Amino acid sequence: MTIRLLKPLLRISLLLLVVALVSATSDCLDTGNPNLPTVSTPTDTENGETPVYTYEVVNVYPHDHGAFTQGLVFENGFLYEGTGLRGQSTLRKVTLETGDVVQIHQLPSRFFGEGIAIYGDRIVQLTWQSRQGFVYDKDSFALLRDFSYPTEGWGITHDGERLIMSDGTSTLYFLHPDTFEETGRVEVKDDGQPIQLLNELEYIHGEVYANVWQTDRIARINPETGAVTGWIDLKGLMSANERAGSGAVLNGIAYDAAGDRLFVTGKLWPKLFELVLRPRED
Ligand SMILES: [Ca+2]
Repeated sequence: MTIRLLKPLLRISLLLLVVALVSATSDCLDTGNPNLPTVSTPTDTENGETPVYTYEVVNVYPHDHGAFTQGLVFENGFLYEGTGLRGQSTLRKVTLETGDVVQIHQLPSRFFGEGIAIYGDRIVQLTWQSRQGFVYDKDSFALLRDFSYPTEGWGITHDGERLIMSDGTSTLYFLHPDTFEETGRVEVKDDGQPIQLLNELEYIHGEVYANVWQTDRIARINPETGAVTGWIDLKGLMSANERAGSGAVLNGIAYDAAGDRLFVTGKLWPKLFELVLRPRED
């Protein structure tokens, strides 16, 4: 009698154990990689050793939701922004606190504007596929000259001596700031794996910060070696229902060196954020 009772109990216990194990495994699968980018790219470094940073929002400012942001810089109280799309590409000066555009230059409609950098008293602006860049007087936005390059143009920044440019691949190009000749290049890799789709750039304290296109991630890059030294995970910064479609991706990093403030926004985003970064604890 006792043995006959024990056998079913043992079977039930075993069944419950199996159910519990399967359930635990499912939980791991569901939550094991909560920070994967929305588009599959080589930026999945969850199992790597590269540090991951998360963020705290310090301030939120209005941003023109019609601005297809391709370049972003901060200087002396103003944002300078380059926007894209043919027929809508601009260079603009924007008041940080209000988002008001106080100065604007429209590109000819055949050009798709891309990244911008302020170098001294000039602003450099790339275009996407025209292989042509523009140099403007920083104050008047008067066009001073143009220049050409042999790749697509995506993002641009500088380290004080060299312009640093991305073209949507894993390569960063160094350009002479006066002649725009290439003086060197480096391939960006994380743990030996090339990181493609490097987009808008900002040089901050010896590192290049680069948006990876179509992700919520910014790579922190050692420009001398190309090594990714950290990932900034901005998942959740701009909710899906506040984004105007799939093209409205994170793109735009600016740094206020005097005030040590980091700003980010995205294409067609109605908001611009001031962030403080924190190492992610996990
Ligand atoms: Ca920038």
